Amino acid sequence: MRLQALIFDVDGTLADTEEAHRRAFNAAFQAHGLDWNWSKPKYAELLLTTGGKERIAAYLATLPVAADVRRTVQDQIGAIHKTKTALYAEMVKRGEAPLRDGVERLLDEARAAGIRLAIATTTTFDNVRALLETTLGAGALERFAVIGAGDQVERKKPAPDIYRHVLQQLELPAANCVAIEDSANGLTAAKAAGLFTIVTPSYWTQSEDFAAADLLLPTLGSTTRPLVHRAAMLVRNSVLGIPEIEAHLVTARMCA
Ligand code: XBP
Ligand code: MG
Repeated sequence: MRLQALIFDVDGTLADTEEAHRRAFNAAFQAHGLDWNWSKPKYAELLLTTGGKERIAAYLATLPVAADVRRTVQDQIGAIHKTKTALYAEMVKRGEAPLRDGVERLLDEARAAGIRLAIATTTTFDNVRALLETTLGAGALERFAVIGAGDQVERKKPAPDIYRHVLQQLELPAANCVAIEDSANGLTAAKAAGLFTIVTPSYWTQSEDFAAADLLLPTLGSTTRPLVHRAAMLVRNSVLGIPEIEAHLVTARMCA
């Protein structure tokens, strides 16, 4: 039962990106003449709708506006989201979304062990490119065998579509792959695709229900910020590396 690929979510998992997303949404609303401003608590609620265009539509649906205004804004969602994507990329390129603890280490370990890397995210592909090239350097995209993003599938997380798409592109069975997520929506999607799923909750998702996670850790752990206490005992190391993931995967498959 060898581990053959790690499939990473992006927002909240590879990096803490959601604050940049939130500010990009607000700046885009302003640029399009809307007096909307998503506060942090409001954004935490809105995050339950995955996908930026879908999130804007879900918010609009809650507003008590006249039918003609609703239609006009609805028609502008694509343009607003395009502006938001450009603004977000600028923020990421300024270094406003650093990688989370242990991410680069685990990516390097996987490469050294011959384990393929993939991405399964609801965010727009351009955002993935901006994040990976800024944090990992030019050529970062080539480190990933498959990048599944945004509108490549019809239904976004919590539907399993993006994970199934990535598995299909990898030509690997779910049993030989592991997903790494930060949200309940992502966890539901990965589990429904049959994947062993590790969850490292983010600021935005920390109060969500992760009972279905195969492994729940505060972070992946790094040499400068190692896992402590219960997390370190669970992993039997101060960081989550490839041997630790393989050990958990084997145990889970034996118990299944
Ligand atoms: C992330 C999302 C995305 C981003 C915004 O979820 O839901 O919609 O918040 O990106 P996940 P876009 O981490 O589960 O992939 O505006 O490009 O959609
Ligand atoms: Mg996420």
